[in-house]
Amino acid sequence: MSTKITLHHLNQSRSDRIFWALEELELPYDVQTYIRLSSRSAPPSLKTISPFGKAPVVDLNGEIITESAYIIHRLLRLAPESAGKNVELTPTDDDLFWAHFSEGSQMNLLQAGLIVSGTAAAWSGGLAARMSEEGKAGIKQYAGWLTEGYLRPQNQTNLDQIEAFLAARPGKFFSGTEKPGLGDFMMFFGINSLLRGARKDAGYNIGPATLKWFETVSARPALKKAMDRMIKEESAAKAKAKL
Ligand SMILES: N[C@@H](CCC(=O)N[C@@H](CS)C(=O)NCC(=O)O)C(=O)O
Repeated sequence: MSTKITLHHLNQSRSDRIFWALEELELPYDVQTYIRLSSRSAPPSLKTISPFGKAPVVDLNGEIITESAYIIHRLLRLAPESAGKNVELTPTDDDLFWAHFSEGSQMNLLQAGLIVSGTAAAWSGGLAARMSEEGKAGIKQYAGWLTEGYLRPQNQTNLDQIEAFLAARPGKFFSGTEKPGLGDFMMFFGINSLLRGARKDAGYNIGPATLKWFETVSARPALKKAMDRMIKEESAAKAKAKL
């Protein structure tokens, strides 16, 4: 019996990795979409699916699984043999390294940057009602120091290491081979967010090998199909919710 797969997707989220993996792996799937609140948090309804209340969540025949890398690990095992023509179905050592790196080293720092700049802007813009002008100035100064003095240099070091890996392996993927794998699906979210998404104006130096990787994966029919499906699902959910 084939496994029924439902992806619980939140707009502008790491679910984009799962759409891409599902398409490359030739696995049919349903999508349940959740739209971020104006605070950018996920709606409480996502908590009824997974106690973390975060996306992505995948339902495999009623088994609820979370964590994008683990989800992709499970999906790789469900893929038909034919998908192995285009994808590394067994993660290489490089795949595993980049899968850990993406969440454990890259996303935590990128996420911290968004939280610091977003909350500092909200507080100094009046979210904390009785804050003095000195207090607001102090918040701005601290956020600026944290972002420029601490987070930016570390994020740039990460991007330079990504660039060095890809530049040393022309034509290859984060898998270290001629086919993308777990590492590529995982690295897609951060790099996409810096080039096209929520962090596109963050002003990092992204090197030519990284740009080439992004251009190569963006041209893959499975990624195009994945992004089209994601947009279609989000539009349908917004129309239904009259947003
Ligand atoms: N390590 C988790 C991270 C999950 C996560 O933080 N998801 C974000 C979206 S990218 C989320 O659901 N945020 C909504 C919220 O925190 O309310 C994974 O890789 O799946």
